[in-house]
Amino acid sequence: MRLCFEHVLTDAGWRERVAIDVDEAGFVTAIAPTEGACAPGFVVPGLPNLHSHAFQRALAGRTEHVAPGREDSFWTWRTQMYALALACTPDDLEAIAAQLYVEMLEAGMTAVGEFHYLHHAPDGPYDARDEMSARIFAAAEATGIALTHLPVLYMTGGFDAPAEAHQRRFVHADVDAFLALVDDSKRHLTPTSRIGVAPHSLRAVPGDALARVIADSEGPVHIHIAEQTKEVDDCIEHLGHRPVEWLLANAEVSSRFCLVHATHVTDGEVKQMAESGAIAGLCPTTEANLGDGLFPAARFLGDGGAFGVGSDSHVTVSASEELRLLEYGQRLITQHRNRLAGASGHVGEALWTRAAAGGAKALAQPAGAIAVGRRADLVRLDANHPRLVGHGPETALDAWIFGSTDAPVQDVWVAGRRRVEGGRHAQRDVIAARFGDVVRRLFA
Ligand code: NGQ
Ligand code: ZN
Repeated sequence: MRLCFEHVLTDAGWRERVAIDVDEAGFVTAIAPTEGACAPGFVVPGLPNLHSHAFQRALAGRTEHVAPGREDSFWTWRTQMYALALACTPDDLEAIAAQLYVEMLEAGMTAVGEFHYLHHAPDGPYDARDEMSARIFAAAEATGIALTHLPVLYMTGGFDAPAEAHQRRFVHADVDAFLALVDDSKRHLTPTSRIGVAPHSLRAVPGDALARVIADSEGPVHIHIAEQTKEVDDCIEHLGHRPVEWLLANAEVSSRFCLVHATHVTDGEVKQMAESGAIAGLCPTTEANLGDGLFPAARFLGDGGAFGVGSDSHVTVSASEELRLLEYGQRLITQHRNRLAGASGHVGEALWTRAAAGGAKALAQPAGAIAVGRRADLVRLDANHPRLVGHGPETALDAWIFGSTDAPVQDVWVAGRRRVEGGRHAQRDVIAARFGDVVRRLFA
């Protein structure tokens, strides 16, 4: 198959009027100049969404209210979120995930890292232990998004504290049962999906179990870390070190790892984390929504660190919002402008290309850039969208990321297959109707 475009952001920068050849497996085999007809607009690599808890999409807009006598925090939000986690059936999860993945694709996000911990029924394991994982794979398959499935190991309710009753759908009492789930989930693999592991956090996984999971698994390792100051304080109390400091000292942290949030880190931790090759999994809108804090992204990038972005709790699903807030957070704390572009260049384009590359790496997806040998995960932006009109390729991503919340996304391909056309996913209406039925019932 050959796709011809007027403007393409390749790994070697913008190129004009090029033909992209894509093989049967969906990989780019050649990028060459063409005299033929070219589709207009700006083509950029698909953005991976590296951190997702799909079911939480149904909670968006349902935790933004105060109650007398309650001081709201991450922890009170979590109690509200757990109520939904307890109510979600396999059918519900599949419907919510399908809706979410359609929204991601229409937003220009071509891969998702599903940090999946809703494993069991409220009264015990399902007959098939990978029942819920199967639903995630089914939603990805139905929508066409590339999936990196990250089954979560969750064992304790806090450092040295047993899991609580409302966490019972997440919990594995031993690592063997968890590894069996990871193994069983492999039967759902497709050409665009991958499997890794996700020890939930240092507060939910004891050190010996963490070491075993890392040693006895393959693929990416994702872990929540240092998101909240309480978690940092508890970690110091129980393990004698800050979370990132402890992890770097006790695990062979490498580019296999994605450290999700890593919000509360010292300069020393930032430097060591960058040197380790681990990807920072930043979730700016969720971190803002939950009152987590700000990751020192400018410093981390200055130290050579790699990052990707995720929409995590999905309070919103928007590439421009994540990347804009990431940059604005740094501006607000440093009182300077244009913090995350490096030494020169356009901030929007730098954010996009770095998040695409870092996200793909964190998800072990062979995408993340438009280049020969990579998978053809492509997003075509509408040059006639009011926010892009009059812009050339150099400022197109600046115009979108800083100028617009609605996505000027025209077409989206995953592995060379067009999943969004004219801004719409082919199954948008059917999937939205099913999602509507589910949320009306869940919140009746
Ligand atoms: C999660 N969310 O896994 O969904 C967590 C809350 C927990 C964030 N860390 C659940 N943002 O910590 O147990
Ligand atoms: Zn998370």
